[in-house]
Amino acid sequence: MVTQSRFLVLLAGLVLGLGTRVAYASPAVYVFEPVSVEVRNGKDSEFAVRLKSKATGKPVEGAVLFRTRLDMSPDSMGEMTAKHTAMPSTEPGVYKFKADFTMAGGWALKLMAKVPGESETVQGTVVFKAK
Ligand SMILES: [Cu+2]
Repeated sequence: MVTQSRFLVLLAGLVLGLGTRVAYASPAVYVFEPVSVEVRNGKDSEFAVRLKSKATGKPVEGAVLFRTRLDMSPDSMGEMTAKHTAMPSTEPGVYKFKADFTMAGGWALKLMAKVPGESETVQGTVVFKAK
């Protein structure tokens, strides 16, 4: 009986250890957030997202945002997309864009990113409000 419970404790420890390692390598340790939620509704409207490490709170530099989609899914118009392009940024961990917003309301920027030192793709969704 004692042996069995020891074995279970050992097993639990292994599972926990494994879980921690998986969580550490997971893209869930990063977060994208809007630099400013409100954006100007219209052409050539600039907006930006900040990529941070959840563990340290520090900005993450050098990420490659290789796929982005800007749509009105927050307002149940997921098929309504806006043309957007990446812009140069000088602030660490901040990734800038400009877009042609065509409607006031909620817009979601959906991102896929490659982060230095992270083998898995990091995904994020950042919601903006066009006014
Ligand atoms: Cu719309």
